[in-house]
Parts: sequence; C-alpha cells; structure tokens
Amino acid sequence: MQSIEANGATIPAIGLGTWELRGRTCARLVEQALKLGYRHIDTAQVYENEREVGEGLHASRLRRDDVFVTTKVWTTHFAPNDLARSTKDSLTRLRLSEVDLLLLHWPNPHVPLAETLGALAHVKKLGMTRHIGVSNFTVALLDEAVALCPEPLVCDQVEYHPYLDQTRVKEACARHGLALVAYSPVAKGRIKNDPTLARIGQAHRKSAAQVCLRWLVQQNVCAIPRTSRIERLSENIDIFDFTLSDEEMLEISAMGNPKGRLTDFGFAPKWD
Ligand code: 1BO
Repeated sequence: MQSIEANGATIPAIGLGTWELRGRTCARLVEQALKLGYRHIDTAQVYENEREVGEGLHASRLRRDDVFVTTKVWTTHFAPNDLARSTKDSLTRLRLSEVDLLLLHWPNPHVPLAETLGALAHVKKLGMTRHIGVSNFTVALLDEAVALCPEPLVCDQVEYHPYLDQTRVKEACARHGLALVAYSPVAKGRIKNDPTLARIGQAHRKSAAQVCLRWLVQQNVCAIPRTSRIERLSENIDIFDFTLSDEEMLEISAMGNPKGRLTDFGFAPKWD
C-alpha cells in the first residue's frame, strides 16, 4: 500500500472511513478491511463507534504498529482539560494506549485556537498520540493553526472528491508540508454512475470509484472511503496497479466546483 509522508508521519494512502458505521456492522467491516490489507482506520468521538473500531482492530490480531489509527476530538471538548480527558476516554474505547493521529474535528471559534492547539500538543507529548492534525480547517484557519501550534501538524482532513474543487486547501497543505486527507472521496456514492469516470475506467478496466480514488492518490492525497458493503472494501484498495494519464487527471479535475460540497453544518467555517 502506498503511503503519504507528512511532517514525520507516514500515512497509508487509503484508509477505511467509519463515519455513520455503527455496532456489529462497524466492528465486522474494520476486521474484514484489515484482513483484506487495509492499514489505516479513521474514526471520531462523534461517530460513536470507537468501541466497535477497537473490537475490529483487536479481532484482526494485527500488531499494533502495523495499523494507522486516527480519531478526532469533538468541538465540545476543546478546552484544555476536556481535550486530554476525552482523548483518554477515546483510547479506553479503542483499547489502545495511543493513536497514530489525533485531529481537531471542526474549528470551534468559541475556544481560543492557541489553547486547544496547546492541549493537542500536550497530549502528544504525553504519548497519547503519535501525530496531531486538524479537520475541516479553511486556508486561513490552517495558516493560523500552523503558526500557533507548538508541535508540527501533519494533516487537514476535509471533504474532497471530483465534484468539489479544493485547490486552495490542497496548496495550503503542500505549503506547510501537511497531507490532505479526503473524506467522502467518492462523493457519498454519487460518482458511481458518472459518465466521465466510467469512460476513463473502461480504458483501465476499473470502476468509476476506483478511478476517483486513483485520481486522489495520484495527487498525493490520502482517501478514507466509507462503505457498509464488504464487497466494496476490496474494490476501494485495488487502485495501485494502474496510472491515470495527465489528460485524464486534468479532465477529472475540471469537473470540480466550489459549490460541490455535500457536508455542511451551521457551525462550519466560512469555506474557501
Ligand atoms: C460530522 C462528521 C463530519 C465528517 O467527519
């Protein structure tokens, strides 16, 4: 599996996203994904599935160092003491002594960013996480976070797929040496019947989803597709045996639109 290097972290390019996966389904998918060769699992406190992710990790019997595990601190836990306590709770649910990557899930303008980042760096120093990063940060917030954080950040995890132009965030990540991790990388399934991706896929004997994931990885972006179907797990990692041409890459990039966002909330920042 190809990896992306970022400020000292080595992140497997494809991971299993677990947003909206719950209970037994989640534990089984995590276990099965790891059996199929996934080495990167992404969860979050707010997904309410850390316990099941932990079960799946445990059931896989892989060595801890062989799997890259990310979790995210929810915005109501950004005050320094809350951040440390809630990270400890996440580790208990995951049955781990440390995660590989701990992210601030969304910006929270009600808590000073310097304080939250100080707390995030502190939990890293305490050994609760190997690396730290942010999620859903705009370019301005990312610049601010990089300037304020006492420890290097390694990623910004944002929504990214062919229908959403993220050029500005991608450039900001590159400028700071951060990885961009794409959530909803197949646009919540909407790319499945896309005629352009299907046509490009035919030339490579790949599905539209595989072309889409390949397009991301070829830009040095990590992708964490979520699926609740076991048969899709293999399809989503079978993208390392073909290469998209420069023309194909450009054609897919041209489909992007700043208004193609699928995940938005009242508490979201003013997007780039
Ligand atoms: C509220 C969850 C968004 C993606 O992690």
